[in-house]
Amino acid sequence: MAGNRVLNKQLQSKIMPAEAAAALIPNGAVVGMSGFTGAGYPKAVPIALAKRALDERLKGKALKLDVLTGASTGPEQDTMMSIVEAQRFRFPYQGDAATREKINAGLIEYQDMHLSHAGTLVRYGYYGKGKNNIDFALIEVTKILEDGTAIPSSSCGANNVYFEHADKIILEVNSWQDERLEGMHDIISVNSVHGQRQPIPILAADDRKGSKVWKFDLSKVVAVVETDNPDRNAPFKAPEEIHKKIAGHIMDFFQGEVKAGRVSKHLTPLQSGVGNIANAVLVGLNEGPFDRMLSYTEVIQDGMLDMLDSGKLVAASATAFSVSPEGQVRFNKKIDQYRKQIILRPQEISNNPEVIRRLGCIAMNGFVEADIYGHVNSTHIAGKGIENGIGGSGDFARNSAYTIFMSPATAKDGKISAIVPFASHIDHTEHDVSGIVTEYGFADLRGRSPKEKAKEIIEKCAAPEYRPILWDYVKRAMKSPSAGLHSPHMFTEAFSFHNRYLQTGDMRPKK
Ligand code: 0RQ
Repeated sequence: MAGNRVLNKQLQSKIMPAEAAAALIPNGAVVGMSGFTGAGYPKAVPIALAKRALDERLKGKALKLDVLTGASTGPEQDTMMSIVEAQRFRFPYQGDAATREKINAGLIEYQDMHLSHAGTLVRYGYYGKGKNNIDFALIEVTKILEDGTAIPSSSCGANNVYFEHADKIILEVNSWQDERLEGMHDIISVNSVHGQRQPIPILAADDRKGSKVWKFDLSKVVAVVETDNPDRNAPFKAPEEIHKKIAGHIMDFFQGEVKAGRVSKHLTPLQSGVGNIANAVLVGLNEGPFDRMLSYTEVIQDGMLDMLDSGKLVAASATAFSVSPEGQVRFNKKIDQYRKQIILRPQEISNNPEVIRRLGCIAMNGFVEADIYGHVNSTHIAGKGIENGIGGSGDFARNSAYTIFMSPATAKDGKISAIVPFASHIDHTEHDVSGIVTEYGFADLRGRSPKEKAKEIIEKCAAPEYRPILWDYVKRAMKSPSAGLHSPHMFTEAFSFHNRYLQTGDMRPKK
């Protein structure tokens, strides 16, 4: 029934179709949208904007917007708006094929940013010149309550910042989201004025210290759009052998840490990326000897629901869900139980360096390539531009107690080595990386100099067919008169693997 999730009288008068709401957004506007890993993003107004952009193009005009979000969104937003080139600028993360193509073709300006920093940068006015900084907030919520507050939906992202710093607000009220999400969120908004910040009062991963609802200025709301559309729930793929091997090395590493007395069998709060390797690690943790674990992470995936169900995981804090369609059904079925165990926070809290450092998290994220000295590239494919973005990997990598990067040792049927002499782009420096893991082994970089790290990485992580050419590089670099002997490099050959790939389609030299 129309309006049954919009209980506030003042906002009932603002209900309108998506096309009418989209028409309120002028060309050139800066729009802060909800959405994080395909959860809780607006689904109707972006499509209406894409249609409008297409109409404008047919008339020889353009509709170009600057789009800020929490992180990745879904096809209704990123894919549709990118195909019609309605996004001039995109910030702070994307993971969408159409958007990636346009970015790498130079048709979208993209600022890839640490997710914990996004809010502060918006507050400081780098993205818009409106009265309050940005022009519009376009936010999906689950329900608008009588008092004019709103139950958040399946992600928190940077919504608090966009609510605070937009001149006008458009709300999408999505009745696909389960109303029983009420009570799962913990909204704290930080004061980001440098020098005036107070300590964030989260002392344990499962602490709740904030509000359960979004609070915003009702007079700024110009439209309310009712929707009933699912999140982008990606199907779950069972881990393959290679992912299980990587997970196995990580389990062995943790067991060693417990044995050495550096951590208890509860481990420290887990941060886990998304994808096949992360899933395999969660399966390993669920079946392994560790128990009563906590998670302080960005996203809740199916594997975390398994761990909550089995009791291995006591509670999980994140900013969004990233579950499969089956995971969603299961989540809704047991939502009353999960509400006691899951806390969703704004991304500037879920990814906050202060909290991550305090808790001593275990960060586990994927990488594209790592070099022999332990510098990690998470974002750029050599010669092809950006893949997704740094996301929260930097927030967690720099501040966690354990920072582990994981990837298969090769890509594209062995033609690309994930271990290279010099990373073609560096997101995480050797100073932040405790371990690198591939299916061949776990390189423990703690307490080692660059040359010692190179030995560990080449011998434990590189694919066997790449080890001789990596050693050859290091040995010749050590003798090269131009190379210092701390982390020896030959600049004329540092990118030889990448050059060879670009020239021959294979990083391995022809025999
Ligand atoms: O290409 O899609 O054409 O097959 O890159 O690689 O192996 O499928 O791995 O999906 O886990 O992604 C680093 C990109 C890994 C991801 C990255 C090609 C490969 C494939 C994807 P195809 P895989 P994944 C938590 C923190 C940054 C953000 C982050 C990522 C495609 O983990 O975006 O960590 N991380 N956020 O073939 C050329 C190489 C390659 C390569 C892989 N060296 N050269 N191509 N590929 N390595 C995130 C959240 O919690 C939200």
